[in-house]
Amino acid sequence: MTSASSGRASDTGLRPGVLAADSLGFGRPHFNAWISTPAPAVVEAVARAGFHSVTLDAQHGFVDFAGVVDGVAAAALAGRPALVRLPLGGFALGARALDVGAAGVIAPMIDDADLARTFVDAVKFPPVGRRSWGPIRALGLLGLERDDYLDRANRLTLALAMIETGRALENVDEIAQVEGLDGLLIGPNDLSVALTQGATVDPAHPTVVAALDRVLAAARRAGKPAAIFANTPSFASDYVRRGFAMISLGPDVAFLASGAERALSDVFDAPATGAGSGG
Ligand code: 3PY
Ligand code: MG
Repeated sequence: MTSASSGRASDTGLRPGVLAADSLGFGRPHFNAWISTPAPAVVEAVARAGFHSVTLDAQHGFVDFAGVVDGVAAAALAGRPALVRLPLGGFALGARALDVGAAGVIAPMIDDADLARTFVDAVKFPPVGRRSWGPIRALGLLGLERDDYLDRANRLTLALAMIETGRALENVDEIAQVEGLDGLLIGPNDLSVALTQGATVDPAHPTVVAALDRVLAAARRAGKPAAIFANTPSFASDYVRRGFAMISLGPDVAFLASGAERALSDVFDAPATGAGSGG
């Protein structure tokens, strides 16, 4: 993977830490690192590895609000925007995450347009939604004055709906068209569990693979980007070929485990020299 450009600040006139919907692009995949561990040093190290952005996972990861505050700041230190994946129905945390400078929020299990609208209501300012005013940390992190932030926040912060159930697939066009929703993000693990009626967790299952094009097409019709979580680099390469705008890799604990395994196997594969090799 190539290293991410650090050009967001110069593109927008804003400090690093901004991920506007249009920066996901359509011809140029955006690589996002999924983070379960809210330790600032972990977030910063992963963000500096070359990803374009990170996602702090408050659904299945260990991230609480304090972890969001610290994680957003750690990512900003590395010049990278941070998204936050919310717990189920945790739209209030979405608005708080944006208040402390998250560049976007991801809502899991959005099954229909009504739920997508409730999500948008919480995280977009009027007239699009009903987000309550209070970007206490976002102003400083982004380097914006109050009115400037109010004017630009709806465009600068992303609201992404996860498509990961059969019902979401049935309603994907209506969900994608919801005003203020910036894009779709497929959870292929949950989608496989749902589409096989709980028989398997397998993002390569034919029913999941068939669903990918359906979601991509709905996003395209709505003029919005489609993103996806990739369990492995080879899934990620396939998703790049299929035209996903953002691909999330991880989580951090998997990076750590594979790095540790590689370090250990490098030790055993190293040619024997020194003490034990005679002399
Ligand atoms: C899924 O694949 O279901 C996800 O939510 C990705 O983390
Ligand atoms: Mg999921």
